[in-house]
Amino acid sequence: MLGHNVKRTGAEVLADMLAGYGVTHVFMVPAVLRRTFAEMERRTKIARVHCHGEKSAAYMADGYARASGKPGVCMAQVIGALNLAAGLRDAYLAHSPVIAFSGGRDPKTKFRKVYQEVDDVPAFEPVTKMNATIDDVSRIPDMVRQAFRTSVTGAPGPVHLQFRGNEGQLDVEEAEMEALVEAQFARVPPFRPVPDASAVKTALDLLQKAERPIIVAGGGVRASGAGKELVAFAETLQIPVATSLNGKDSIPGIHPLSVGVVGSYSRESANRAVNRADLICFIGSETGGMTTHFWTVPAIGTPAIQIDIAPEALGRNYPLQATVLGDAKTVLAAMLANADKASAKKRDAWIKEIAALRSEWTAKYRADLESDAVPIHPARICHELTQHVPDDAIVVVDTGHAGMWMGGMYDLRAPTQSYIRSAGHLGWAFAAGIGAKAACPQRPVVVFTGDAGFWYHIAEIETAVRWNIASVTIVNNNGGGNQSKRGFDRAYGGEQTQKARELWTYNPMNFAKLAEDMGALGIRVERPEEIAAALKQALAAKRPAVIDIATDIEALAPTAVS
Ligand SMILES: Cc1ncc(C[n+]2csc(CCOP(=O)(O)OP(=O)(O)O)c2C)c(N)n1
Ligand SMILES: [Mg+2]
Repeated sequence: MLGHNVKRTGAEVLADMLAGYGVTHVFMVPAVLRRTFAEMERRTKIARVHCHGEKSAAYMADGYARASGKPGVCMAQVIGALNLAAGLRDAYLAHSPVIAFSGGRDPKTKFRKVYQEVDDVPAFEPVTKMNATIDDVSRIPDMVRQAFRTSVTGAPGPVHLQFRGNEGQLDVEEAEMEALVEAQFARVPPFRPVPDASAVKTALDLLQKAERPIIVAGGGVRASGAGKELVAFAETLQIPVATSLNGKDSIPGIHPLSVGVVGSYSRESANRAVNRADLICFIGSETGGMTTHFWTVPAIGTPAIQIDIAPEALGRNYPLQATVLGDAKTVLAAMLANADKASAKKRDAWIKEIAALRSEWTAKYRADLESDAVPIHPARICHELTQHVPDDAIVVVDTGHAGMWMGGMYDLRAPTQSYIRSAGHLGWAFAAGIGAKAACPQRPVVVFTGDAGFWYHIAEIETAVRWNIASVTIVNNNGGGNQSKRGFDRAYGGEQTQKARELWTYNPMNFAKLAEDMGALGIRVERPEEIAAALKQALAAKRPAVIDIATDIEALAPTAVS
């Protein structure tokens, strides 16, 4: 109770609150909240992971959050604040609960050309759900609670708090404060809003009447932890399931009702199935451009229903026949409880068609998936990972071709496997994988990135080694950013010049050697039959590992069909 407490420093209270919320790691570049770091050492077990850049610190916090469901915390002093903001953009796009602290201006000196200072706050506006300043030390407790509350509620997302002082020196000041935490807001989801019963009935009736319905499961299904209910519901009514990239781990790819990832970075069978459906059921999906291949899969006007925790998502891009507001797990459980199993029969023909689409896809890509080519075909890496990634692994995937190869060609085998992916930023995955492994040290973490993606934050190998955060990173190393190849061919009006390759290729590099020099395990793979053993060796090493795989620069991932 205020007025009855002894005075405490902001640093003591902030350290106690972060520990109280169950934060195990913070990711940052100093110097920010220095006194808080001293208090963390005295009072908590929080690991203070000091990185090589603020953007990668934000990506680590993001990977930590997506792997664990707990907010990931990252920090920067005033001069690093915009680097930190840049790193929040992927978390914002992916609805990941990241909390960013930065140092900021002091009213006593602002506008006097203080060293390193600009007004950073506006830069956080487009990438946060809440963007606020703490100007008086006594506001630390309520603002930190609001930060956690905002980051995990509704559709989760990033929050920024700027602490007064270029290094957030506000934390050395004292006030009468309590380090009160609200355990409910320590992870996603804090609430499971129950849907309206009549809305559930309307949606269920439509699904049961449909002859060719399909579910499109998005990131909201993974945030809700609703995979089990999704699969049970789909099995009961015999409804096939496509997922967004963000929702890929909602259903194992080997499940007979799974058609794969739909949209732009997708699998042909998913796009074909969605485009043949007579009713689309979006669950926890933004129905954005990536998932719908820019609203062509399905075409706007296809009969649709939508289930979401965020009311503003309902009907954004597709006119709807029914809407259900609620938590995905709760809604699916309610639909399952009321489902009429007998209605499944009318979908026999549809299910046969789905099986045919699945086999067609396998037949079309078998040669790539099982390719013995040297340099290695990237599809073969995906196929090896499908077979050999452990049942409890977290797979972390970069964007560009990495997203296309793995989104389309890799299958999760077990509901206990997780899949998280870059929402668009090249270079996200390696750093995010370090965060994921920090959050879940008992689970194997396998990162898939291209070489261009890996170059971005390669210095963080040293961070992973220093903290012994043993993620395994697979580099699809083709010596260039070859996703750009098609685009430059188009730009040159058909085929690019030889000189144009300077726009997207690099010097050859052996990343295994580099990794070894930085203290990690490095394994170079040049033949496809070596991939499985390399993965096994890396996972057993219990230290950070980089598997550098020499791949074919001419291999281009298949593009989306509509
Ligand atoms: C921050 C950012 N900048 C630029 C891009 C555009 N981009 C997408 S893929 C790509 C090249 C990817 O190269 P690499 O990681 O080596 O994978 P590859 O296509 O060679 O398999 C680029 C530059 C992006 N997605 N993100
Ligand atoms: Mg490349």
